[in-house]
Amino acid sequence: MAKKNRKIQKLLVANRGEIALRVMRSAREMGIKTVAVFSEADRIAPFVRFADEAVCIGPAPSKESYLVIEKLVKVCTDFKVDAVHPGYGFLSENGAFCTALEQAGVIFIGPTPNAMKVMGDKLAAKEAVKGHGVPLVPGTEGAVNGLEVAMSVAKTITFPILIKAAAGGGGKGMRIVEKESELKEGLERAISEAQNAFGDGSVFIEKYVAGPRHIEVQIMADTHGNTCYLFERECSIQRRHQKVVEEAPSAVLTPELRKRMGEAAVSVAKSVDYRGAGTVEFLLDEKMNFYFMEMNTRLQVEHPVTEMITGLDLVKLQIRVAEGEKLPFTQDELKINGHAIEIRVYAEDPANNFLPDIGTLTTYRPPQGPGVRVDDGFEEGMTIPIHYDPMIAKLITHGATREEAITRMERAIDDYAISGVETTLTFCRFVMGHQSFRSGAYDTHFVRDHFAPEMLEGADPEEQLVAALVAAHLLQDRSPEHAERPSANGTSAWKLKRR
Ligand code: MV4
Repeated sequence: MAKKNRKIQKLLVANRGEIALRVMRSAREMGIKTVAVFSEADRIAPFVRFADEAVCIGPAPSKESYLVIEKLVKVCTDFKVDAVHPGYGFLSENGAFCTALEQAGVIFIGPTPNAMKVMGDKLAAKEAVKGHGVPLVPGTEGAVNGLEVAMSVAKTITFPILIKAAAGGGGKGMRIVEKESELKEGLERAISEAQNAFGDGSVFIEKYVAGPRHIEVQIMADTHGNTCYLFERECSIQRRHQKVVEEAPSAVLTPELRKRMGEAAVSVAKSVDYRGAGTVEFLLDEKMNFYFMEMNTRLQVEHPVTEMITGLDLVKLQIRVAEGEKLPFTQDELKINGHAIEIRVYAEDPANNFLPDIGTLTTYRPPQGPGVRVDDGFEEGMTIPIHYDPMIAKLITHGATREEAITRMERAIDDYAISGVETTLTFCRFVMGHQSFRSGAYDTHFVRDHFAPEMLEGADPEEQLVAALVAAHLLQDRSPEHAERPSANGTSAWKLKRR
């Protein structure tokens, strides 16, 4: 990265949906022209309309559009683009993309290809942070192949253990082994699964941390040697490694622990000369011990909660740092203001094992009002494409206290009107009302331990409405005084219809 400052005049956003729009909004405020690339499935999407210029780069499947490096580089050249923001997913953690852009004289807004490569390999990441004072879960230093080494390590750290794929991450390629007699088969399977899934059979062993919390620290680094932590996000409410609710700050960190985790995150970043925005993921056990898990070298979906509590615009900071500017603050100047919660509104049916629900948004009215932010990429009448992630929107609330952020979220969820597809809104409403969430005493097993589909209020509005009407009709026939009675749980037909 050149030390000379280079002002970005025109930015290409190599992404779609809500994040493309969110990035372009910050660019516009900075006086930077924006270029959108879109697939045939996204022609009428709001992010395409928002951009100053937009180019179709191919058919709906990502492999023929958003993931084709040569097409994106060509758009950069054709449209005289200075920089590319990759958003999250797609090519955001692809070193080859980064290199191709640099060769074309285009700034990649993100870390170096080397930092991506090291952090993309879980074993290389652990190796890199070793000796930097970052706590690691007890386990093997490198890849394990033989049963003998595996057994000796497992006996030292004691069962249960977790076998992880080096090329995995985000929960992919993990296997718990409870006891000695299961190690041989567990290891063989883990290696063959890793080989099949990632083309790399390297695995390693860690002590299995039971009931952990997922706490991640946002960091931001410039190219002048300054790295700051922007505090933590707690993302323990997730399902099959897909986060559904995130909050900042965590309800359980003390200022002292926050500082130690923040400083550990900065050490992780410094171990790979990190630049830009990054997230260092930790597990926190019941005894409040924390362990480094992995580093995500991109802007994350849940970055808005950090923006709400710090008052910073992470995308603007990413752009400034990519231009070669210094961070406009020091660690001491950063303060946490209030509390923020984000929920992810997916087109999935929580009453039906979170099955993706494709369809058209026949009603779409997001909530508004004080302390409410909606990052979305859809409008009423649009169909949710089947080709991409089924996230419709992120709903973020901010309050002076955690309690205010929660009650505000409940209000905002109730004000969110979506029909045409089932969404995770009902599930998130359930989480907000749950005692374990309210008290802050929850971990990564929340969904497994506390959720069952029948707990959802109005799990199937259509069916409930029909049932209520039929019941009312029958009751009316028998005894007129029951005619106007609402359904058993007090939900009126009007309220059900609104959803
Ligand atoms: C673990 C663990 C317990 N012990 N490592 C899953 C995602 C990946 N980043 C790390 N993961 C885990 N690693 C040890 N040694 C439990 C998990 C884990 C988890 C972590 C964060 C959020 C949700 C999770 C759900 C299941 C397992």
